[in-house]
Amino acid sequence: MSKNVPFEKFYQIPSAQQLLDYSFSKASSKSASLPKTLPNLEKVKRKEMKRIENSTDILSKKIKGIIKSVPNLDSLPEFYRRLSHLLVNNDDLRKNLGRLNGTVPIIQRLERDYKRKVTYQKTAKQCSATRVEFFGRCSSVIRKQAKTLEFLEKCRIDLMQVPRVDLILPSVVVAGYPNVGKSTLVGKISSAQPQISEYPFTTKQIYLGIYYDQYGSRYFQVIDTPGILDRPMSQRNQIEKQAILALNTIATVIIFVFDPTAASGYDVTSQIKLLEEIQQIFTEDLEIPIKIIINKIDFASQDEINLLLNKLTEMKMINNEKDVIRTNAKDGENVEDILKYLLKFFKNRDFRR
Ligand SMILES: Nc1nc2c(ncn2[C@@H]2O[C@H](COP(=O)(O)OP(=O)(O)O)[C@@H](O)[C@H]2O)c(=O)[nH]1
Ligand SMILES: [Mg+2]
Repeated sequence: MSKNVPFEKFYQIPSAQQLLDYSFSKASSKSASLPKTLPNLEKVKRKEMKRIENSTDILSKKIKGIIKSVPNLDSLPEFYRRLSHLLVNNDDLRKNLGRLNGTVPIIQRLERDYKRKVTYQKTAKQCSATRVEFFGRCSSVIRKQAKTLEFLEKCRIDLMQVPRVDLILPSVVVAGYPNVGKSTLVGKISSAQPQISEYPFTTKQIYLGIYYDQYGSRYFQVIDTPGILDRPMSQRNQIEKQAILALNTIATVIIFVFDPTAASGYDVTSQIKLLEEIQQIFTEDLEIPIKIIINKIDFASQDEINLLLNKLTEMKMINNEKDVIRTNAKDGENVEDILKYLLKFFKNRDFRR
């Protein structure tokens, strides 16, 4: 599962002060075990050298841990790669990681220098002063990384926006104008409690429902995208468009829902225009099939349904009326037909991407 959730191990990044407090307090709590016969000054020297060594180890380990926790955006699966590149400047990320990494050899050099310095000291007081001086030098190296650490923490928070999807399961992406019945339909073909996450740049959320087969195994996921695939692309800015395009890396099949009545507030012509756009985005290069649903058949007149069917046929969006599934999502009428279509589709095709 962790393979599917690339930001799971990207933990909170400490501030410079937190990093120092953690390392120095931990280093002091670990003391050296010394032979009793050793002269006092020698004991103090060993103790202080051990503290220098411990704090260097802890600090370097912590820094390396931070660097390792940051996912390599370039090697993420495509969906995550596209979205994360929109959210985080990858060059800046790399530069900041490099800068932080550069502190490790500096601290290690200080360790060598100050351990040697301890050996020259003549009194216990001088030994502990040397160690304190070492802590001071390390602190100033780490404090210079304050901005870097803040930057990394900001990246982490930004990347949290990327919705978690299951990359192994096939994905049904639902599209269509607002109020046509998408959410109602999604509720009927997947788990009642969808997982909700933010979708970058849209101030919108995506809803992810899971369909379980009769054995209780996850079979496919349904992605409802209110506010995302429900208005013309001409109304979107460039970044929004790219965020939307990332959906085509996970969509196995699209369900496009029509309301043949004017009840949703959008006429059939506008709805067909949106369908055309979505065809351009998803089917032209990628050949992701779009299944057309005519919803609200309980409410629509036969004339309204026929008008829509004729237009779709005229525009060659369907070959014949049988290509369309007609539903009443509210009462669950014919929703089985959508499920049948999907299950057959996934069975006949290697959907894994
Ligand atoms: N009469 C009727 N109403 C429906 C049907 N499907 C959905 N609705 C209603 O249409 C409204 C909008 O539905 P919703 O699922 O929120 O649409 P969405 O904006 O596309 O997600 C709600 O009041 C639903 O109860 C249907 O098949 N028949
Ligand atoms: Mg909805």
